[in-house]
Amino acid sequence: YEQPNAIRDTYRGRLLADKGIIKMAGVDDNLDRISKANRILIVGCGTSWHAGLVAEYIFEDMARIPVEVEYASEFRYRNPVITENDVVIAISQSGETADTMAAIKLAKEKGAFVFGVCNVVGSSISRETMAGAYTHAGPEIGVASTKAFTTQITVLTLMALKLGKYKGTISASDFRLHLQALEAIPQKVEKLLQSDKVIKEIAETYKNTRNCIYLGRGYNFPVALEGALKLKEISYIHAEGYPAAEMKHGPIALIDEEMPVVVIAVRKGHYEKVVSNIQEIKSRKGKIISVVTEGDTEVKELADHVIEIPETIESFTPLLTTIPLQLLSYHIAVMLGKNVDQPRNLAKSVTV
Ligand code: F1P
Repeated sequence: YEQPNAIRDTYRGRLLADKGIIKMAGVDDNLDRISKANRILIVGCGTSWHAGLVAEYIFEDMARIPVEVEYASEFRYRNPVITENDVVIAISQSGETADTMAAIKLAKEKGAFVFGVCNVVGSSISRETMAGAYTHAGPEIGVASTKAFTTQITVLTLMALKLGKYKGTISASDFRLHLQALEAIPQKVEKLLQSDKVIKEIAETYKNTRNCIYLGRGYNFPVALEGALKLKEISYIHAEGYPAAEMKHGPIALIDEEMPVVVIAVRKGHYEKVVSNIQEIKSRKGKIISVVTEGDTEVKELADHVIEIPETIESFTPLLTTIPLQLLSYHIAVMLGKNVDQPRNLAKSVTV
């Protein structure tokens, strides 16, 4: 519920949409170096890694810089090929995650320019990185990241737009269109939070499930992963997220009348393809919970339940589609009597 303000606070002072300007000291001071990167390598853990996956789409679309995203927890133990022409972006809510810290140290040793996206001012990661940008989300009270995710995406979007403008890979009109669309997001989040009643009813129906599948395409593939992670983290229900097109390569074998499948099917990108994925699930009697764009009719006819989100441009849909999935996990966890702020076995910052 704090996300409208958290997103607003994250772009406030940086995004001057009426003037067509984005001000970000950490990026401005290093604009040439970042924009000339051979590639951007993004590292993070858990939810922060998912934000990195969304950023991969954003950076490649807007700034046309090749991006790779890797779990910091794996990267740190490899012998990765990194050069001085690489820019490494480390994402961390707490700024204290040991795996991410180790990844930063390794990238620095190899000569890369290392940029941090953190929520906590003065945290170890913000001190260890060579430049950075804060998310201004305010403290995450719970262990599972929620507003950290949407604000990380906001920061990375501002950064990608800025680089795209500098490099000329995004047209002036598209640039302005994106700035205006970003400014409209907090209000749209406020509106979609009103769907809470519908989400609570869906939670009531599926609270006793043992498994759940999440599917999404393009910008919403990482959202499928994040939705599944939230359910695992706070409800202890086994959930897996996949790119929607990957379903036919294995997970489809799991689908029967006992399996709820959450499908992000916004009317953007590859909408028709997602509709055909939904038909495949339906023909195998899976239960379909779909996140759709308001006014949708096609998916509504097929799905067992729909949650509507307001319309926005494709690259900003994750800022909206993620929130109903957070709420779904929250309601299920509360109904099962779990402590949503302090899930078992999980630490706020994993420092070992
Ligand atoms: C990474 C993370 C969180 C998760 C949990 C454990 O933390 O995996 O995404 O929700 O809190 O740690 P951070 O590096 O983003 O602080």
